Amino acid sequence: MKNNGYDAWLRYDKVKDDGLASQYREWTAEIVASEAAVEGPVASAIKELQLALPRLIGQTPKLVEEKAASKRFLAIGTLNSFSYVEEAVQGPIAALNDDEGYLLKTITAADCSYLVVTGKTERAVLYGVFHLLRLMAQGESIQSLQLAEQPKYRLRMINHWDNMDGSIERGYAGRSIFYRNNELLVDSPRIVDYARLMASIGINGIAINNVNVHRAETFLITDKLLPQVAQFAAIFRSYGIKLFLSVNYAATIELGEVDTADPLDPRVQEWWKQKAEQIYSVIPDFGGFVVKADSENRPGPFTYNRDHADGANMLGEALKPYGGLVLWRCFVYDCHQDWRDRSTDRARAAYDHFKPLDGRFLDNVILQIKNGPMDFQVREPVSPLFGAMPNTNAVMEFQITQEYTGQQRHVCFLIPQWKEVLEFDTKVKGDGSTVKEIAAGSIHPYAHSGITAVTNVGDDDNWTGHHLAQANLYGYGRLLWNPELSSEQIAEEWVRITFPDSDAVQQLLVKFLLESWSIYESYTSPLGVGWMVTPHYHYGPDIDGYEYSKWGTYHFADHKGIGVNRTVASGTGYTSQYEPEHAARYESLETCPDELLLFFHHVPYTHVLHSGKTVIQHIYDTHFAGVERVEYWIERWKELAGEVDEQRFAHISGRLQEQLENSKEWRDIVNTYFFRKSGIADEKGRTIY
Ligand code: GCV
Repeated sequence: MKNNGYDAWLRYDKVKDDGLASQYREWTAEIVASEAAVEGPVASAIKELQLALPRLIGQTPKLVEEKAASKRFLAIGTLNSFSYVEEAVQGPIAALNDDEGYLLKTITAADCSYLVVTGKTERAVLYGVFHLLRLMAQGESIQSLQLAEQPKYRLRMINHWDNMDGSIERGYAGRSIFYRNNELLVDSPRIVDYARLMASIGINGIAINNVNVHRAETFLITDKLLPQVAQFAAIFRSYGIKLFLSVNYAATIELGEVDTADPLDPRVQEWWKQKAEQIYSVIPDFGGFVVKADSENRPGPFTYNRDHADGANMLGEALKPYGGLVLWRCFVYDCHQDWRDRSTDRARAAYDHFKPLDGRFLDNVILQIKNGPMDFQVREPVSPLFGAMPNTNAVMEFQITQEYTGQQRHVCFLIPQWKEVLEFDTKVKGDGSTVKEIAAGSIHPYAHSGITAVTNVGDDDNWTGHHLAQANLYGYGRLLWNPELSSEQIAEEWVRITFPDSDAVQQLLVKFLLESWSIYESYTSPLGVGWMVTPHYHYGPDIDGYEYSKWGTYHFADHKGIGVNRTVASGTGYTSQYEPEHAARYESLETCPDELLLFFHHVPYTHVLHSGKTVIQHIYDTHFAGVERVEYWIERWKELAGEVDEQRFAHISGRLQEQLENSKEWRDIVNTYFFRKSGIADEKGRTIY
């Protein structure tokens, strides 16, 4: 068994319980498969069983014809495909009306017993098989299964920010798995393993390149590179995943083919129509385009005095005949704006740009909205744009890669953060209008909706840099399938599969994961203020450093106080973008939650929080406490030497040590800065450097 992390949650360690192992052997000795296909998701499911079962139970399954099956076997195939499946599906089963829902059921008949894995599509069967294997990896009985599941979200996507030279924007786990020196790594075995990992957690769409699309000679939509992109798409297809591409909005100009990118110019429209035709001729199930326009120096329709609906619809028209989608990002703001001008507030930008356009977008255009109004900070309020456009499709965008949350050097399990976002009740259509339901398309009748996220994967052996960062990737997929799972359930499931050898290790790691976001927050950014990071890298403390704060800090700290006044009464007016109940809650100092206080208000350091502490004392206390917690973690982890393989033990020990050093730096720099600014001493008399 390799312990470098490459197998991630598909390790398939040997089942230790003899009773369970023989139960699994009995049910899986023979496989009857309806689709005898050599490619496609059912074929992939069979391959996965052939790989997993020898490892789990030391037995290679035999593929047998329906008629030749013995008394007990595993039957896998799509609905109505063969008699065993028909018998299993008695009565209405809601999950089976869904293209991706599946049924796992054990049937005991007079002459034989069998375990059926079925669904409406091959993709659903593949998901069912991964579920079965997950049960075995966790040591669950499969003796009398009756389990039907379907995903909550239709689009369950991943975005890569991989560049053609092999670098990854905000990547912390090595180089790209797709590209090296402007070549596509079409023969890399990693692509198949990556597709397996993603399918096993239910991902059904992957955009394989950075939203910042530079350098025309490396555009993936060119005659030269499309055939190779099609090879990636074919691998994904056999795992039920559609391939998407990020495109440069001004590709017409960049490629020297039309001298404008004006979306209303017929030459531009025609160029994209032909491009779409060409793409679909080689990738018939191509998912569509992801577009970052008019943001951070990327081109867009504003150049031509057109708006985002004009821009997105032009691409939507081109993809429409083929069922393709346009994921148009709402991360649109002017990074060059003078931040001291209080009439401009970056937090307002997405809502201000897009809300007036509601109803103008085509049905195959989807707005991709970051979870917060700023940019994946440790703590932000939920974006007020999400749910505010009842007549425009939307997906929520999360960030799995830990750009502002410790860059996979620190443990920061993000499932609790995402769950908070999903549970937020926007009130856009009264009580119960949660982000969770809006993203599912059940509040507004969206034609397309779901969730996407920027991935944390690179070519490091373990895919994610930190072994524990795999939990974010795994948890992301599981949460999209079923957002009712708790953070604890997801963490427990992941550790049971990934560290199956020791209960003590499992318990401690679950604890680490569940505490980690709050610990990271405590020694970095207090009370929702954010942005106090090294310019460009965004790792480690630099209180005034963030690159776009050159016209003034993002935290507005002076000798009297700190925080951004976003009230209607005297600030930027951002609070008004929320429904009245939230607007009032955030507007008032009395009701604004502590953890977001400095996001919404500028207050004196002596302001007393709901916790009873002053702001300055809160800053000191949390920064000391966060570091102490990491020290405590390290002591606890040391006790587990010998309980986990050396390779992973050493790796995690090393990363924890690094986290400790960096957390001390955060503590000292933040505390010193605010001590000097405020002149107020720590009431506990601790040393502040
Ligand atoms: C891909 C932030 C990141 C950028 C990223 C951008 C985006 O600003 O720092 O690296 O660019 O978000 O989401 O487009």
